[in-house]
Amino acid sequence: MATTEETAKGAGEEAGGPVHGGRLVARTLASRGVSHLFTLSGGHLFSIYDGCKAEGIEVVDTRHEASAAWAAEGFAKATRRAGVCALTAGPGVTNGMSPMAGAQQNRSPLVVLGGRAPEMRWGSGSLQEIDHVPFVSPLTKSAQTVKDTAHIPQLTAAAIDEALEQPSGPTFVDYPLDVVFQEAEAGVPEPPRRSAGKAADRSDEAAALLAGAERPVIMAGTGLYWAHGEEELRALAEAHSIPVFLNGMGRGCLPADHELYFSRARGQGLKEADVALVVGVPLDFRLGFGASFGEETRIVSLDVEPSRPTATRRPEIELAGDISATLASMLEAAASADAERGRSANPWLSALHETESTKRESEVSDLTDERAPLHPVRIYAELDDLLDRDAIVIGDGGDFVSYAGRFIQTYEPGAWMDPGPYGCLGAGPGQAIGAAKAHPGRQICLLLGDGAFGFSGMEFDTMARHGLPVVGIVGNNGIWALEHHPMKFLYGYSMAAELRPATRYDEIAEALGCHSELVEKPDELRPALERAFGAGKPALVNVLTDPEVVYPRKAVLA
Ligand SMILES: Cc1ncc(C[n+]2csc(CCOP(=O)(O)OP(=O)(O)O)c2C)c(N)n1
Ligand SMILES: [Mg+2]
Repeated sequence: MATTEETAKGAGEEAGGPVHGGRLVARTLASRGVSHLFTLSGGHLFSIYDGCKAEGIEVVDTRHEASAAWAAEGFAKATRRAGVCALTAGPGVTNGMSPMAGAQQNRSPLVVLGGRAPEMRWGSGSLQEIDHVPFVSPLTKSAQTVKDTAHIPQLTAAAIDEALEQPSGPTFVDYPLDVVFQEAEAGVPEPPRRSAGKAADRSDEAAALLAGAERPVIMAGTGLYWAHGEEELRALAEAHSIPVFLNGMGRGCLPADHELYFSRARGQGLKEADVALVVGVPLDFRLGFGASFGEETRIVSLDVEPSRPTATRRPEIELAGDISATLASMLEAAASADAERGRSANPWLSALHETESTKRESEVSDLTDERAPLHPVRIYAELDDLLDRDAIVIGDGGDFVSYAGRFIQTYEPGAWMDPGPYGCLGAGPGQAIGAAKAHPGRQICLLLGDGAFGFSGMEFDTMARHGLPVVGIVGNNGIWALEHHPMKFLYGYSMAAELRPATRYDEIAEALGCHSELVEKPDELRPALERAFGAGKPALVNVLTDPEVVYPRKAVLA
């Protein structure tokens, strides 16, 4: 395959004659190594499709623009490259707004290309004429309209390059119909040469604090993943025997079977730590706005940008700089300090290991529960045996996915996806499509609540048409459990959180061309899952689960 640079040069050479704007869009995508464009058809986008055809970029069409955007985000999350979608003018773009907001909070390098009513008649009331820029601007790092065909490469390249620049995030560019259908002669700018990142100031001070700690912890999240910081994090943790907790896209940055990886002991670990290094994750609701740590815990935060000025708890040391470089420099600083923490007799690690195993033992009864309809956790017990080490697992739902977050083991970076802190239901099928396109050889397992299924269930048609062997599993409890149970707890009753019991979502998937299974009893589960993973096409396993099971939720959401 040509390197990005060679492709850029090639594109520049070809720029000899005039070509239409869509071809210029596609050439620019190719110059940045973009291989897929996720979309839903609209006339405003035809020239971009034609350009993609000529430039060898695969066009993947979904059944809803939100799914096209989530597919692009899923591709980005699975590859740490830019994920690109094209959304048609007006409603196409407005349908993509929830994914853009999600990508912003996930720091996903999502590039949204918009169709747009023609510039020459702007204001006269063309079909779907609306100015997207004012309402996508708050959701993106940059939002621009291309007003001249010859400027297409420059503005398209800027959208991709900026999306990938740390802190990464979504960008938007739209192309008026006349601008993108007309011809122009224009070369594609060279991709930027990224210089090695700089370590944050005060990293030596932070390293010394960590090296001198008795009960250190590392809490790392999404920012670590985008910064490719997993090697440096692991080296630092191993050098000081520091227990590691992961959330968001940080999951998998230390394999779930690493001796320093903990999950069940998180509450204790964060509360009792004397020093906590918090990497690439804000002190938001997932960390109790900082209250997940002890009052005495000295917090060192590390991210590519300073934390929100409104944060309720401010870290003692705030490191803002390149995450990998800062972790590497902390390791170096610590190596020269006294980093001899006795591995053999480490009471802090022993205490956490004990908590971890006690809590895991208490879960065995759920994992082996024989009830029908099934205990949702029972599904994860069976699934654990069937998933490959590099399987990509995607969660979309309420309680069913909270359980998945606990029980699915993640061994590789980028192998766990959920909507992230924006929490938009319906993201899963799109993300699964993007992940399946990014990694055709790997297992893609999509965990869906029955409520969540309703948002984007039609994407099983997309999976069937594009031959993507995603295995979907519906935890079908007939309710919106994450809302039903808390409302009942607060008011003594629940309303607007009930669904039809035992709906045959499997039959819907079958009608769309997928393999399907219905599971009503625990002993039917294993063979059904085996058939689904062996089907060689998309599959949906509809598992009837017990609505009485209440997820033990502690997090403060607001
Ligand atoms: C777009 C959107 N609408 C509403 C919500 C609020 N919400 C969060 S979880 C949830 C229930 C999900 O139900 P289901 O997918 O069936 O999973 P379960 O909790 O039953 O396991 C709802 C409605 C949301 N997060 N996103
Ligand atoms: Mg449900």
